[in-house]
Amino acid sequence: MIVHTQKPADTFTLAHGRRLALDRPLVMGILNVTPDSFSDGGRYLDSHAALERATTMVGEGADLIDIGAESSRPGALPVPAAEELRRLIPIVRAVCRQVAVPVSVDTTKAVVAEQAIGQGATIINDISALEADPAMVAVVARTGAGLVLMHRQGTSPTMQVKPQYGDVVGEVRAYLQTRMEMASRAGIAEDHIVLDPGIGFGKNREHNLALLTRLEELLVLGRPLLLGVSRKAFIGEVLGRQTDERIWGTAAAVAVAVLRGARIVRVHDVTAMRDVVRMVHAIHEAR
Ligand code: HH2
Repeated sequence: MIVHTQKPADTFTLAHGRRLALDRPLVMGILNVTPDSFSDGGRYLDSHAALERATTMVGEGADLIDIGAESSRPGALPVPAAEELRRLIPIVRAVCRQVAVPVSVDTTKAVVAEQAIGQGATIINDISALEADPAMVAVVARTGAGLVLMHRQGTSPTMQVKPQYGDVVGEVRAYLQTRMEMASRAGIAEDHIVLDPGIGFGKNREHNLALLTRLEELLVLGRPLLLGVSRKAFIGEVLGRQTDERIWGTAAAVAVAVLRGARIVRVHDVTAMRDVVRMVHAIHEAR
């Protein structure tokens, strides 16, 4: 098995003067405050349930919490900014007061990012890589937030219809490079950036598997990689499993991702994936 040999940059600089050491792979726990997310939609809509879920995930070993209020599953409808703010901001405020780990916000809207950072969030996870809202780049630059730049082909309503690539890994790498350069030109220093190939975002099963198995080819970009494989459709396709039956498939994908160099894995099942990550890291370090 090929394992990563290149040492990815190991600091992630965040808003509010915080820094995250990435000298070991970290677990990002997912908190979806949406009615329609593909695997946990509707469960954490009320702020009490959301806060309890965030606290539980930190207790289980989550190193970061990622809060999102707009589902990006294929076919999901866009959420207006006012509704996203209404769902998200009280929960971001409560979670940031309650937990010590950094809070990331999964949004493509500048107004949402700005208010979330104002309430204590330190990372913006932008699945459009700053493309959806031209005002986003300035918010990130001004606040000094950490930034996740993710690749996707198409947007939610259509992205899984017929994704096409010549060389998926090469194209994702070139895209992430371009977006990182754009962010740099706008004043976002590289140590604020983490890159994500966007598993399942305009990619079929073969594309997702190729990205996972060739993940180390993205390390040449010189920034830490984040990967979101948790319970995703390609796992269901390989195994013939429903969403709530994909924990073992997720574990396998997380293990490969970490072995190939991912530094943050975004997951629903924190206890289980924390063990997977720690075990794989221990094996890798023994080389
Ligand atoms: N995947 C999802 C959402 N946000 N962000 C990053 N950086 N990388 C990902 O792979 C990623 C992401 C989709 O998963 P989920 O949040 O569980 O579902 P939904 O979009 O339906 O809320």
